[in-house]
Amino acid sequence: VVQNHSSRVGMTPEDLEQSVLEHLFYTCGKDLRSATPLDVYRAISHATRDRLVHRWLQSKRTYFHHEAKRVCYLSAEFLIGRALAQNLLNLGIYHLAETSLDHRGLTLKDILEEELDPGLGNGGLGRLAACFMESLATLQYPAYGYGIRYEFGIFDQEIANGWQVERGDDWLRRGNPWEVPRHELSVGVNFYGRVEARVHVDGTKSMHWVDTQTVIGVPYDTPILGYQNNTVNTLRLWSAKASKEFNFSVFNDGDYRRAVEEKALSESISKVLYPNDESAEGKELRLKQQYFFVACSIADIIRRHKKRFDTLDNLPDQIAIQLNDTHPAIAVAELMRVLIDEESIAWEKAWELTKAATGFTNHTLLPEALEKWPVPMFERLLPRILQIIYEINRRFLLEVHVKWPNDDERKRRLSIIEEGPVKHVRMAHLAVVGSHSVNGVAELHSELVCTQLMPDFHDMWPQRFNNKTNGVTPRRWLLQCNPDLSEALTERISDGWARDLSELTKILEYKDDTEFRAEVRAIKRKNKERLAKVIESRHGFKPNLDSIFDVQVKRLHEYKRQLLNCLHIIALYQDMKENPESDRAPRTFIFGGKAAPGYMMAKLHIKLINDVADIINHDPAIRDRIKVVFLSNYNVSLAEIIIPGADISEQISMAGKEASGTGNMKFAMNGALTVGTLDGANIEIREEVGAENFFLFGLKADEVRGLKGSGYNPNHYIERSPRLRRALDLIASGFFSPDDPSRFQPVVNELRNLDTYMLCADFDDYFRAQFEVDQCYRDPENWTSKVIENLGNIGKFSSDRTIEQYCKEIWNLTPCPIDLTE
Ligand code: 26Q
Repeated sequence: VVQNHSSRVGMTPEDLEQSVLEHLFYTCGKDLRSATPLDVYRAISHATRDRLVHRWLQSKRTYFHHEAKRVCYLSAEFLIGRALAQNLLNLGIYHLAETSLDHRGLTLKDILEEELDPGLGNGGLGRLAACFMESLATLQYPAYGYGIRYEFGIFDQEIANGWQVERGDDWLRRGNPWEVPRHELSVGVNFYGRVEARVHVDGTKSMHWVDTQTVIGVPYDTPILGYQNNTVNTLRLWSAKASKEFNFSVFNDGDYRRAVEEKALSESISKVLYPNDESAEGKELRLKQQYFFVACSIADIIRRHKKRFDTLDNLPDQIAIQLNDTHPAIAVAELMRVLIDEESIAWEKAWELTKAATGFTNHTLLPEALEKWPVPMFERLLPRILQIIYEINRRFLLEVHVKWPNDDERKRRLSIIEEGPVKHVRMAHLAVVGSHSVNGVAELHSELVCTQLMPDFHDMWPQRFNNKTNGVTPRRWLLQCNPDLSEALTERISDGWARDLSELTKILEYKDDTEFRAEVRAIKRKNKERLAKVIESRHGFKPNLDSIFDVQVKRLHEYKRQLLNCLHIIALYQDMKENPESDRAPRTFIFGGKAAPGYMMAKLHIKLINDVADIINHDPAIRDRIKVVFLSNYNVSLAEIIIPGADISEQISMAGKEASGTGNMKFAMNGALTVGTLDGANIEIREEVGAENFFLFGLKADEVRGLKGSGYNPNHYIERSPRLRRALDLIASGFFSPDDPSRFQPVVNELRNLDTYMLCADFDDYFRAQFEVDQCYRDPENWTSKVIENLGNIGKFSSDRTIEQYCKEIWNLTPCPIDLTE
């Protein structure tokens, strides 16, 4: 029975109110008088979810009947953010919900705050996966997201005495109205054991992975709704459960304590997200997580395919598997294992299917982020998978040999297995060998993947390499987070921009319209006010709304150079102290971001920012010309407040290190101007918005490489820059840490002796660019015209454009619209 006509899912104000009241009663067990804001949030969420269900079922039915090709996006992270506001907007009932709550004296904005922010990702890579899922649904492409239902997401960050402190993120403690467990689709995953070869009477041989320990994967589905259409795709996240059989046997042995212990151990697989981005530690539990969710996902893909077809020969015509970095790269070997061991397909055929189905996206050039697993660990945990990887490698190296006979050095460089005292499995090599497409995430990055990261692979298969510049969804990063700007745009150019962001060029017509300009400024001021209130409630002072809100929010990492920003603040402070009459625009410097818990230098940078804030914010000579704030626990929902309130977006990574960046796009979309290096997608943003509307500084990627090659010496730059020298001396003197004068010695030593990320080389040029920002800000009309040029030319950075390119150039997908009347 199709439910789309029942009042339970009706779109009139009466229907919606009725549904909410019913859920308050039947789902929460409350009446209006006793309902807490959390109850109201839960009731509205369930009422909203009801309106997705028939669309969801119809989407699945339609994909099945039309035999539509789908993409399976495998990602260890999906940083989806809160769901309620986004679902209301995409359903087109946000304002309805707002007014009906209004009538009962409730504010939707407050109710939305009841939702805990699912932090199932570290940063850019996880957030990209979430934007992709939303764009796929909006563009009506059949898509499944596959990942891990971590019980604890990225840690909650508190700042105690200036230091980062981590707390567990128990994000499911209030329940989660958006997920649906599907116990009937549970999958068993094997670990440990050994491989037995069996020779059959016909002389054939088969391999059997036996004496394994089985963990059960239980899928939890979250609906992903497209923008004002009927497409609802599925985000399927796997949760680990101990298997019964395995438990029974131990229970029968009478060792109850051990049985409970081993159960807990099995279920620890999906317990917690690893918080170290951009640094791969060879921890066994991490490899278990990866194999766990990949094996569940591959089993699910094969099960669904076999339900519709009686052959696997057409697998690559029906599914595209995309690997979000190397975290799911083991899928290449697992798919081979299933095809060969379970489906009795010959190696050559299985390999052809695997390669044709699989694509791989690289997100990093940092050597320390490349995943490698010690062979002994791999062999113990996944003996059959290791065998298959060795066979993939043997055949691959044969191919290399045919192309370049007698080039052992090349074979050593290309091999999936790294030789050494302990052999390692190189996951990026496995991913490249097992895919038909390898892409980077911005033009420069993709170029560097070919020339610096994997030149030998590029030599071998140049056609396999391509670029897909990242994007972000304008529904969350403009429509939802910046309602006033959205309305102002829609008033001028109608509402098509939310589906087709390239329509923003139409706003350029209003570039010189004084009324529109004034409105853009008023909106920014209102968004700054909203951000200022958050700062006031947490830090006890309200920033000056006339000051430049200068923002750097992102994970803390040395290559991202929060320290360069901090050095600029110190230098500005010293300039002002020396010359109190100096006439510079007031600024509020806002930082946010988490450091990996074991990354001592990054944590010390947080402490430095907070100590600098402490001194400068309380220096009466500075008054409110400089304020520094480190906002704790930066996450998706805080980003939705911070980004619309920014005047300046700091995108200052050392050139060649930031694969793309996506925050850079969100800021420009919300009327901030960028101070940035020629790195990642900054280059393309600058190309689109115009060089005159972008504050550029710093070395280029090839100059960085040249300088590294010829022996970089930071002292060369420190000697020539009195400002930089003075700033370093001030930190070294203990001025910012009177209670522990040597606290920041490690910071100063790194800069003076190594300066791995070349802050010293870029400092003076950065200072100059920041001075230009200052000058420009004093001329509001000039500033506003730059803001509008940014807005009008940012269309390329919609994830809709990115997804269209993936669909056409890698996945070969066509849209499959959902008709509810069918
Ligand atoms: C790997 C092994 C073990 C534990 C953790 C990890 C791990 C986890 C997360 C390694 C890396 C990450 C995340 C990387 C990431 O977010 N990269 C960013 O991806 C964005 C989307 O493409 C880019 O815009 C950023 O430039 C890039 O830094």
